[in-house]
Amino acid sequence: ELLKVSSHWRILELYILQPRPAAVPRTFQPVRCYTAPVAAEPFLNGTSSNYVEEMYYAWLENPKSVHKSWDVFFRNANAGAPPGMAHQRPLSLATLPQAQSLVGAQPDVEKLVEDHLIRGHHVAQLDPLGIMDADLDSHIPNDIITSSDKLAGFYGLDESDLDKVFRLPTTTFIGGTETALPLREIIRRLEMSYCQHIGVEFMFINDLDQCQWIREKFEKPGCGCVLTSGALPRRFEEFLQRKWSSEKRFGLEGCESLIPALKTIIDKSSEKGVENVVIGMPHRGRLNVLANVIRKELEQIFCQFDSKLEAGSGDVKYHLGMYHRRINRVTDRNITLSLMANPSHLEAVDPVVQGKTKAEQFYCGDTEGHKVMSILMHGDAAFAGQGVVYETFHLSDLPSYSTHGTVHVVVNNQIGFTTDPRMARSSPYPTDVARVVNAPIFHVNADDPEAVVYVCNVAAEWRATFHKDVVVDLVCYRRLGHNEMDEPMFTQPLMYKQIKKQKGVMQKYGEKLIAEGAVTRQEYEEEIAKYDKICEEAHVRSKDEKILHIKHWLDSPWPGFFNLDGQPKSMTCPSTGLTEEELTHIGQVASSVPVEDFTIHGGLSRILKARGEMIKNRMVDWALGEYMAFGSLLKEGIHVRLSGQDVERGTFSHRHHVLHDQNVDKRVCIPMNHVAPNQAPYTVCNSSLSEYGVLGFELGFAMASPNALVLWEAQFGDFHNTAQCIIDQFICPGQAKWVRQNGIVLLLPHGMEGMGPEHSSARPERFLQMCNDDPDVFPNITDDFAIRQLHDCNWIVILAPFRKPLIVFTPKSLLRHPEARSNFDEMLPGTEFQRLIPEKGPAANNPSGVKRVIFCTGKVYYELTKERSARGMEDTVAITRMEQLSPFPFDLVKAESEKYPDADLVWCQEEHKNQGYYDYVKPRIRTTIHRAKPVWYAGRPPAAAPATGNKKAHLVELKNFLDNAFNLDAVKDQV
Ligand SMILES: Cc1ncc(C[n+]2csc(CCOP(=O)(O)OP(=O)(O)O)c2C)c(N)n1
Ligand SMILES: *[C@@H]1O[C@H](CO)[C@@H](O)[C@H](O)[C@H]1NC(C)=O
Ligand SMILES: [Mg+2]
Repeated sequence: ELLKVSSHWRILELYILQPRPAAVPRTFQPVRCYTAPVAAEPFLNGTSSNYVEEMYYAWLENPKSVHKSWDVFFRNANAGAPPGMAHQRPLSLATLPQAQSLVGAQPDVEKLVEDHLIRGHHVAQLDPLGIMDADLDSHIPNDIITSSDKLAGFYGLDESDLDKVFRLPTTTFIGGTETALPLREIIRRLEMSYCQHIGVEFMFINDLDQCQWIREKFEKPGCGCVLTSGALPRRFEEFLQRKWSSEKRFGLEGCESLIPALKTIIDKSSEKGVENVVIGMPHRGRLNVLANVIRKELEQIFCQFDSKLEAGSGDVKYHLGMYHRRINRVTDRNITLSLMANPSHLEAVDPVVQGKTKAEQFYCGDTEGHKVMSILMHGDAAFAGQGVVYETFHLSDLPSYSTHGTVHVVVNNQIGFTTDPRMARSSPYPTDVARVVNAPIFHVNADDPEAVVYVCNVAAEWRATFHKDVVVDLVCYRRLGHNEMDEPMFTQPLMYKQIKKQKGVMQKYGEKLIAEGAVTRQEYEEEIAKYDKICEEAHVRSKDEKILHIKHWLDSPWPGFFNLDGQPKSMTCPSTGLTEEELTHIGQVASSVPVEDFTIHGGLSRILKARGEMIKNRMVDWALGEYMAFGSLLKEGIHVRLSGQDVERGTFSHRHHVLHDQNVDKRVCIPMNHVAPNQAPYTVCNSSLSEYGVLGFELGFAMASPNALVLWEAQFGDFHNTAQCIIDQFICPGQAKWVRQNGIVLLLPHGMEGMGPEHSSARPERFLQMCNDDPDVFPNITDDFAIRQLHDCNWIVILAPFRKPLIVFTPKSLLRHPEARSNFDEMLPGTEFQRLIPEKGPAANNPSGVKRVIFCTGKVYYELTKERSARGMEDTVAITRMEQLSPFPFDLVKAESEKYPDADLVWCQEEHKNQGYYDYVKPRIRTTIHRAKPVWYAGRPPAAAPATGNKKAHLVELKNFLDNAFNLDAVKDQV
């Protein structure tokens, strides 16, 4: 890696030393922080030579605005260094002048040191079983000294040099206070640092300070660490096995070191000021982590095994989340630990944890991650195989998504269910994905608890120092099958023969401590007996049914939001109307630039002007409607966060929530933050190009507090399907599985506009299919029916005393449709969201003359009304819009259908028959009218793809279904 960087440098250097203007304009504003690799990329692609130049000017203004290595480079270049000499190699190896006076060939020693840094981890003894190579490659790199042949072949040194004294490179720490050492000792110390039970991968990091920081941690003589508190994870698993021998628990046997590893990370972070840790982890060892790290009361865990007590939670015991606030024993400080509930889908919880962490940081003003952090655990197979891991890593350094460093811990048991890692990944280590974000990776043999604790301390310190991600790879094994019922010998015969011979880490370490005299055998046995007793006593307490309560299994309690019994405080929806003044004021904010000396694009000026006109006429289009909604919430102190691809401007260029100064790079203005003096902050952020990762993140963000509106917008509605797992596993069933509400809003642009199979359908049929209201039961219509119905369903809606996910199918062409607008009158105090908009024209005044009622939703309404007036059928056909599809507005549909006793009923949609809404609404309308009439269909025929890409075919289809909708006989023939 170093060599690669060096060659980039040379090319850059040749470029930069071209003659350049002597006088530099003083007006340049350094705005970016430049880093060497970022700078190299565009230049090498030949696309942006200005970049280096721009950086040079920035450096002249302020040397600190560029990366340190560039600072050195520019200083040397300015001082007239010849081409090729201006840069200093990232690791300063400029010790040649002094070295010449010493024995031996100094550069070879430098190379030897460097090679151990880069490739030492390939020969480190990482596998406790001693049969696999953690990097899947048993070849030992040529440059790592394992014999004197290599010394000669590679470095031009030989055995006779072993006792000669060599000066050490100034960048190494292996000498301690010594500046020179015998070669033999140099090799020994390098092996101690890089080739024992810890393999450090970090030389790809593009930051000198960070590399040197790591070197110091692993090279300083005597840097090892002694384990002081003996955790007893093995005994916990054995206890569970004894009591519930036929239950799946996905035990930790073979990786018991995970427990001291996590405790170390938490203790060290608490010492550094962290007060709140949000944790995500898969099945393996989860119960053990709950018991021994989070310290959930053992009886709460044990009672989960008793099936008669399982009522109250809808998920298996190794999926539930929990929240615990306690005193950290080591630091004596308060700490809040929460383990997020998760589905079986491995790694899906990663972005959710990050979003929740970000929200916790946001609400306590922790802008740099000093108080709140996340820890993510992974299995080796899942970490390498699941794409969401990569998506989550790419959020780690983005301003609106960064949690300022996550500690990742991989339980690398060298197997995934029955699959050998050599068949499960193409990278040497399961952790290579972390290299893309320059995270250091510490591989460690998990049978050496002292080494494990040491690297975990370093990892926590790394996070506290640099606020960047770090990975601890616990190389271990899985003592039993995938779960306790599973036979591993079918597929891993040799590995499991070895595992049967393997002593457990606790026994091994206990014997070591006894042999060293650190503890006596008696003390060791007493400690074990004490732990067993604690388990037994908790088991007795767990028999008491009174202790079981779902409140113990919430990962995000919302203090004060619900009544003590977990029910909403009221069952009324607050009015959402705004006063004339409020509407006008927010409308003015939306049509102005609230800061001075800010030059916006000419086209945008026209847009803002048109908005101003609309407001004068007391009209509101979709973009203004959004302004009214967000602006009024912000005014009431409710935080609003809108995230997704290109949401700042809006995919369809309708939103423009972030204005860009046309003359100053990165100078922006967000008018929504100028609505009122004490308003809540508005966050609007363009995301990375990810759906799974970003929707998961926003779901996590929405989890932290009920008093925020968190929205995720898909670029086009159909792109939500690459985040399907977040929708199917978290949003749809989240409350049912984990008794946890969530108010996330999905904005999914939807509509058939002849644009082709993609970009058309947000797949409403899928969301409707997952709604849990019964199509065949006409509900009891009480006074609070509308809100009761919302409360009981699994997803939807508005400002309410509880939280539900809301799916909004948002418009595309309607954004600019002149009729798709609302008057202020429809938004004044006392108004509210209309679940159903009945026919209001001539047909409504003469109901007995109406021959047909067409129910529809969305954009097709405008096509239907146009067609109706073209056919002169305003008196005979009523058109009713269903604004809320689910939960189904039974009461309003009933009123509307009873109003027109002689009319037939049609559902009209522009989607294909097997898609859209028909399958959902038809049985519900039929239930409403006691199956007295059919519900005819007018729309596109069934199809495999959502939409045609042929404009002509699109229009023919449209004409056909409009014919059906208005031809009072055609529909009946067709069905
Ligand atoms: C997304 C997803 N695909 C498949 C599975 C089924 N599955 C459950 S555990 C497992 C193996 C996991 O291996 P690893 O990540 O190494 O964890 P380990 O069980 O070894 O601790 C698989 C494939 C799953 N849970 N999630
Ligand atoms: C921990 O928090 C509790 C209540 O929140 C508080 O009473 C106590 O003083 C805190 N303890 C420490 C050591 O900060
Ligand atoms: Mg595994």
